[in-house]
Amino acid sequence: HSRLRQSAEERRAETHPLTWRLREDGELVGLAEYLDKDGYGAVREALAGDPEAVIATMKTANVRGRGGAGFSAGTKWGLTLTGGDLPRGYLVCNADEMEPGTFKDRLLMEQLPHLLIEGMILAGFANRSRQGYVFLRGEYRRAARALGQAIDEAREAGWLGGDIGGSGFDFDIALHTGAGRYICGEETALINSLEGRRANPRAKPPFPGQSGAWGKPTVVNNVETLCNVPGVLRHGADWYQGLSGGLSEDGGTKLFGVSGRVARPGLWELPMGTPAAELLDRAGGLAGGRDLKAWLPGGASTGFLLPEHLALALDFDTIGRAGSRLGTGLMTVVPDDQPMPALLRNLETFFARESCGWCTPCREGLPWTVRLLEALERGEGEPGDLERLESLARDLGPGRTFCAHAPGAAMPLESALTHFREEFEAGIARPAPRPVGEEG
Ligand code: L3W
Repeated sequence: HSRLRQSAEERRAETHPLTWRLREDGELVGLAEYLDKDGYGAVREALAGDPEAVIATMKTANVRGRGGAGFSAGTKWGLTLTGGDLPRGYLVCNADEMEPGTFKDRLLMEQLPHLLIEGMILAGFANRSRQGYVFLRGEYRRAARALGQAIDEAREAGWLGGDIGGSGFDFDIALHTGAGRYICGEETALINSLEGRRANPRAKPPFPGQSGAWGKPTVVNNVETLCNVPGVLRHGADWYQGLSGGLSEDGGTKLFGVSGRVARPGLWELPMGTPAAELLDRAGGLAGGRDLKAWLPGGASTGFLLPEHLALALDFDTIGRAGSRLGTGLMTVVPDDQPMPALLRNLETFFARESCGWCTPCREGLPWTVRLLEALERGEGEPGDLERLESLARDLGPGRTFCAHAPGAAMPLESALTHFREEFEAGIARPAPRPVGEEG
């Protein structure tokens, strides 16, 4: 029996590298259980070799960043490693998960904190860093407890601290909790916040890999990205590439999720490139017999897609070609009875509130957008408001601001105005008819 169970588990380990160790009761997987399930096996193996080999494997595997941008982690690491004294700098895990509709990193940290720690040790080793930071969303109290406990356990067992596993490599992790601002998830604002400064983004370049925390080269990776690393190093780049089973040019699995008015909102580990329709099926389709009107592929800072786009493969390039972005890969579903002006007002209110106020288009443009949307929602819009919104969306777009906050806010706005224009037009007040008999 136990051999059978073991081989089923081994198979799952190779098809679901992120989630196979999860417990059925949803409780934390502690160190003993993690070690029992091949935990820290990749660390043991990789630390016996050299950092360049780790980077080479990561480059070939082409693990694309799971925070939303899809930049290759191996490439990022390769850019950071070149030249300079050792240790090079810092490794920062971006765990400030505040993207609306996104709750994937939370699951990993609450239930599998050792997987993240193992990924961070490997990333630290590859980048010749001795110090890692987890920048954690302040509201994630359960994740903070789980991570804090796991870091202590790992340190006590010799997986963190000096001379890890007798390899001569020293690495430790500090847990830093944020204070609840979306902008802290932007990597350079995060670095400012970590340094104790106000969380305004910095202009790029220099990229954090060149000059980041305290002026040192700093690798910033998302939680899910780092959780992919142990599997890649354990099973190799070819295995990783094969995980998507021909569904995508990218390899690997992805934590996909669905929220909004669906029967079973949730999170699933599926091959990269899984068709959106299949993901929606997993969530049991729309609740209450409603039809699908639109969907956001991965958070509020992506563009709306339509029911006809459900056949698309969920990967960075395919969704990009359709005019949106995969983002975090957690789909938000919009039912047919949801008025779009109200939905957009809700999203843009969030972006306006979370703007750091540093760049003028973002600071001034977002509240203006909200006021226009509020008027349209009440049916009190004025002729020209749609054109004003379109021009605002352009001014909020790429290249006008230091960071991706305003361009992120422009994406749902622009796409909603394109696909659902008549709903916004209906919010423009008709001039009152003149009273009968009034002159000229
Ligand atoms: C060195 C170069 N490094 C780029 C690095 C850069 C960064 C990464 C991506 O995020 C996404 C958006 C939303 N030399 C480099 C280089 N890099 N060129 O690659 O950079 P970039 O600029 O494409 O994107 P970004 O600003 O890091 C924008 C998503 O973030 N977003 C919010 C997400 C929220 C969550 C969450 O709550 N969990 O993820 C908002 O816009 O999807 O795609 O590391 O340094 N030449």
